Amino acid sequence: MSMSAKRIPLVDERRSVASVCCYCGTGCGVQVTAEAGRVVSVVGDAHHPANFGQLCSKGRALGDTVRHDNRRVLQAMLRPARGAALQPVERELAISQVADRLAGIIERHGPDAVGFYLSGQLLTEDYAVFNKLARGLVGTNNLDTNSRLCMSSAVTGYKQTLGADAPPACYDDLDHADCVLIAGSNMAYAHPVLFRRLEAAKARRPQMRVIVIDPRRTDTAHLADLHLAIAPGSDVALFHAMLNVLIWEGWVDNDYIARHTEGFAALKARVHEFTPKAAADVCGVPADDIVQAARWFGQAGAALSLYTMGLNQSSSGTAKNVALIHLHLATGQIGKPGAGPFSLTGQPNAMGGREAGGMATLLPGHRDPANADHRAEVAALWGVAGLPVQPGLTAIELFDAAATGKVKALWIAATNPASSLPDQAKVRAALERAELVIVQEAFADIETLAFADIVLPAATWPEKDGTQTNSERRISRVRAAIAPPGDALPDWQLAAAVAQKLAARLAPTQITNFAYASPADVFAEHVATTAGRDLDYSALDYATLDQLGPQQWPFRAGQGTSRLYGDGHFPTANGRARFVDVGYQPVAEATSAHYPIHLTTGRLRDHWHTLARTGLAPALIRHVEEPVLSLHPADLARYRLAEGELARIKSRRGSLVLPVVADDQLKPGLAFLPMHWGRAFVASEGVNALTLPAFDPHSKQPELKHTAIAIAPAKLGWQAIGWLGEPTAEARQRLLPWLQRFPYAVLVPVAEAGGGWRLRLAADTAPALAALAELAQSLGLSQPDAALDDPARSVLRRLNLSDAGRPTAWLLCTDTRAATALAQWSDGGTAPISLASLFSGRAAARISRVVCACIGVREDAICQGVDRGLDVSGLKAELGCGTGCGSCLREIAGLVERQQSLTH
Ligand SMILES: Nc1nc2c(c(=O)[nH]1)N[C@H]1C(S)=C(S)[C@@H](COP(=O)(O)OP(=O)(O)OC[C@H]3O[C@@H](n4cnc5c(=O)[nH]c(N)nc54)[C@H](O)[C@@H]3O)O[C@H]1N2
Ligand SMILES: Nc1nc2c(c(=O)[nH]1)N[C@H]1C(S)=C(S)[C@@H](COP(=O)(O)OP(=O)(O)OC[C@H]3O[C@@H](n4cnc5c(=O)[nH]c(N)nc54)[C@H](O)[C@@H]3O)O[C@H]1N2
Ligand code: SF4
Ligand SMILES: [Mo]
Repeated sequence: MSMSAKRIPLVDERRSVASVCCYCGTGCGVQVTAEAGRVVSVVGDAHHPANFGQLCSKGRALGDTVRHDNRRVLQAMLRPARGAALQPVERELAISQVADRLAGIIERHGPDAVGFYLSGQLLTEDYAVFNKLARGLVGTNNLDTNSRLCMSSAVTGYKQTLGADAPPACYDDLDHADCVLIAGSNMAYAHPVLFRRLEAAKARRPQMRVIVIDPRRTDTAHLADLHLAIAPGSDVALFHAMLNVLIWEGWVDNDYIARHTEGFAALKARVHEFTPKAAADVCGVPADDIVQAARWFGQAGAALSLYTMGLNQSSSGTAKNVALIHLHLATGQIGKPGAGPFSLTGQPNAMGGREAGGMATLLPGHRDPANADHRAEVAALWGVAGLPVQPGLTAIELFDAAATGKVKALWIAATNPASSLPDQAKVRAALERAELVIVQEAFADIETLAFADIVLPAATWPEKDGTQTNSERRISRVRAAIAPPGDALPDWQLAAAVAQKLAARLAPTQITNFAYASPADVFAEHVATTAGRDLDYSALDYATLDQLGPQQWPFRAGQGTSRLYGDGHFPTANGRARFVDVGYQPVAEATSAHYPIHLTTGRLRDHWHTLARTGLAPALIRHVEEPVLSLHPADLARYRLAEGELARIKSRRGSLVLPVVADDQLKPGLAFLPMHWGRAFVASEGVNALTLPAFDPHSKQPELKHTAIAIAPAKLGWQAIGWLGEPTAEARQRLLPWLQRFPYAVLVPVAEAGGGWRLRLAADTAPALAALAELAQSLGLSQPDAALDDPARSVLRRLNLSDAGRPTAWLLCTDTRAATALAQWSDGGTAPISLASLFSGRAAARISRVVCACIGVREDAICQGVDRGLDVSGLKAELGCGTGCGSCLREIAGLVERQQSLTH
């Protein structure tokens, strides 16, 4: 049975659907139960082959992220003029406006004045309709996605070596590998359910060797038998040296190389100079470790590698991928259980996007827009005269073209470029210069909305129906459990609605059919594009997926395929895989006397990207509430910074003020910033104010993993902190302007008392009293229920209380000692004896962080447990921490080690 979107408005029926988690590319199956139009539970699907019922902290908290209508885009909106506020309008009017204004721009400037910027979080059906709209109707290849920031180096790496964009391995291989090489991946945070599976496999077979290649000693690295903390960007030198050792010590499979590959001789000559000693100098790791890694890889019965952004997000991302794949080809470690180069996908459906041609450089069915035959094949399938020849602009190029005025219209869906693209100053210029910015969004607190001329309200998980492909090529049905709120519609429907109007304007004679009755219809049209291609799943439809469950492509003769290339035949012209003679290139931006620190950016355990969804779940906010810059303790000392003090972080493009913390898992000279908090949360333009747009020449993927920065103490003597227990988008809007008025400012969602916003400000001197009064007003504290102000010292201490006597808002300016006590009280703690004692009391200890998100166990409880003599299993038994998803166990073990070393 196919479930069309039309069947959804279910009011009081109880309904339980099998669907898939909307976060990472692991693609865990979930069972979503809804009643009376509300989700009542989300649990792991024991039958789904990606996770067999397990979920990580983010998956387990999915239920808490649903609906939140006061934080959603519920209606279409138009901005009457730049600078004016967005106005709600009828959805049909907004759709007509999009079509009319696009038609106008196409008529005046041609189809390439339009660009689409989409997302690996769209469903395959969404991509399919957008792609047909962009290339088949508008007539431009300017359709790219945030996968350009994410997976495009994996795509080019696979295509250059194996001939097609297909991860050859599967999750089952984690159980069979003898050596697992994890490169540039912090799976413990980013693919936790797969990481749990790897941990279990290693516990069962302790002889399994795990090698982790990451400049930082991450939670993932703690599982490793060997951690190579290489200098950022030096992976190619390392992989070449490993190949050098494999050749020198005779671990290569000459028979496999001769029968199934080409190009080895040239590469062999190239890697000759990459001795372990030479690579050790480049990578900053001992030569012996490189030899050891190569030996373990070479000696393994089955060798598997897992890799993500540490390889892809690099100006040599393709070369890094290729150099890693070489190790597998040279040893025949591919196409058999436990073996293969396995790129883990970041977003839930980045794979589906690659299949549906959701990048400027791809056409549906793994085709190439530069290939005339491929264009003709797709045109025939779509029933259009032809596809555009002009190459499309990729993400960075597209925004550059908008900044110079070449691209006039940008249609952005399910991605937040005003936070996530590098070099935000340029992104801002592009979004301001573009004549028409269409933002198709589900959530309200999103940076990019500030630049929208037209907003289309999007449905989101679990309101959407369609399909999604995970890292192991497995296609699952995503099933809607509830109806979308307000006027929101699934993305494919919004795209199809505009397309129908636009077709009437632009191409009344072309047969471009966008009248799909349901996502099943879109899927049927999409699968036809895979027929006869390497990924062929043309035999799949929703009925088959409902009946057989999730399936891995290629799907032929009624069966999915778990591993590729077992026969040694590759989808290249001559059937041979290719060694590519690639050199080593250092990072694009070298450090210098002025910018001496290497900055890398990445993910935290419980946050997802720019926080739209995870920012709604109390359990997820509490692990790390605010952005901080991590530095090695020696660097803190060198810059005369104490933990928690504010530092000014500067790159050649922008700057940012944040507190610093000591992290001995970093090397001196290396800093880490989480990617999650953009300009909606911090002063200036957020973390990507710093990053640079330099990209890999083949994949066009930007180097988000390395920026040269400078650090100095910010010396801001005045501070304020406020809290508003009103978890709405409007409340946030009232506080937002403060971010741009202070050198240091953060505005973050917090979990206290059911949710709200915390605002923290700092400046060198106290602002004028009028400004403080204005600040109090934006928190609703002009006439507070309680106050202890001292205007002569710029001190404001104000509090509002509910009828039940609980804080609903508070503000502390200049004297912030009461902040912790207030936060504890707001969060359900006991009331103070008197307000005077509260406001003038000694600074209470900092509120301890929640380490275990599933059970809600804080750091102080764990440390007290250790003081009572508990070890990790004792803590699990007594406090319950670590008994949910298990993602926090490494952190708990670290606390046990630290606490024990303090007491011994
Ligand atoms: N919790 C959580 N999980 C997520 C996401 C999320 O936002 N939050 N996002 C999903 C998405 S879209 C993606 S793309 C994935 C990303 O998953 P990962 O790639 O695993 O995550 P990152 O933290 O971006 O980066 C991984 C590691 O690369 C290392 N690194 C930096 N430079 C180099 C280098 O030059 N060489 C090597 N070898 N390593 C380097 C960093 O230190 C970091 O630990 O996560 C997915 N899963
Ligand atoms: N410095 C730095 N920057 C990075 C990275 C890094 O490691 N470091 N990583 C990069 C990578 S790998 C990635 S993948 C990107 C991610 O960056 P983004 O794609 O910008 O991040 P998200 O916050 O996931 O954005 C998704 C948006 O879609 C909205 N949304 C959710 N569901 C739906 C839906 O169903 N339909 C529609 N229309 N909208 C929806 C959400 O509200 C949100 O605004 O960031 C990149 N940027
Ligand atoms: S590992 Fe976690 S975030 Fe990723 S799909 Fe599974 S439950 Fe979702
Ligand atoms: Mo990603």
